Amino acid sequence: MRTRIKDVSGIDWYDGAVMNCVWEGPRLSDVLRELAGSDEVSQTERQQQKHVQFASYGTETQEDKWYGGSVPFERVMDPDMDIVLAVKMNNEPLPPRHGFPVRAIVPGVLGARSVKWLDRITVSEEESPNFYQKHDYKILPLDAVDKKAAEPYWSQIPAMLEMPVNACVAVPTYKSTVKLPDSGMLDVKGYAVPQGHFGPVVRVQVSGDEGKTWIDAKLDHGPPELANKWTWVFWNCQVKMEKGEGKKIFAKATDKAGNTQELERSTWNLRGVAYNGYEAVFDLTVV
Ligand SMILES: Nc1nc2c(c(=O)[nH]1)N[C@H]1C(S)=C(S)[C@@H](COP(=O)(O)O)O[C@H]1N2
Ligand SMILES: [Mo]
Repeated sequence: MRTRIKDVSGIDWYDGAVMNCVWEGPRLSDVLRELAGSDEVSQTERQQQKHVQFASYGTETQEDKWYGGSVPFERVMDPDMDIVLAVKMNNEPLPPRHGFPVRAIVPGVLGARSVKWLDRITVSEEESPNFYQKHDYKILPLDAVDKKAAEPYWSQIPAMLEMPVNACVAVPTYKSTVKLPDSGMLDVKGYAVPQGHFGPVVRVQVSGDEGKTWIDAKLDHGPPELANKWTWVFWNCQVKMEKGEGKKIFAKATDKAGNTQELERSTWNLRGVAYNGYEAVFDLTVV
């Protein structure tokens, strides 16, 4: 968002802020049911529980004394949402930097809710009071142009949950120079992710002429025993390109529910979050 539209108050994530691992641990809904035990939770009580808060108190964070986040209770209790308390990552014990001994994994949802080094889980009527739930990770409106203008919006705008459908080009990279083979066809490859739980991605279209023509990329869903609605897909294709400077590659993913990328560039927001424009590579020199 910063490089393509306008400066933002945020970190330059580029295309690498994604995780795709094998996570293992008990389903959080099973743990909560177990804890409720014979102490039957009444229907009314259940309806009052709107959020499940995760907290980690081990260390201060940049903006708060601790780290936390929450997800809607309904989502946690829905077995199709696969929210787990992970104790293993890629079949190994959770590494310290990824949350040992136990972390939340909330698939399809921005990473901020997958709280690491978990100390406490609270079922509550309220969202997590942590800074990163209340004062960050929100898609602020256009007129929230700076921190001051954003202030009144933090309490009004809902916290982000699911990430939007997106396709990233890994090869070639933006601002690079590539040699066009005699065939006139350039190898392009990348990954794509669905919107939240609407996966998997079922189609990736690529354009080397700024959207005049699109071709379908070949999708690679990975090993069948691991592929599911949460996993990314790798894709590759050969795109017809002309030689020249300032070339662009567009890549557009569509998921199983039909969610697709709508804009060449996303709509600006102060924190630069939820960017999913399909102008994937720009300032490409083709020689
Ligand atoms: N305790 C704790 N958990 C946390 C964070 C944190 O700062 N502290 N960062 C969150 C954010 S913003 C992300 S993107 C993911 C990153 O998880 P990873 O380090 O396993 O990639 O952890 C989340 N869980
Ligand atoms: Mo993050």
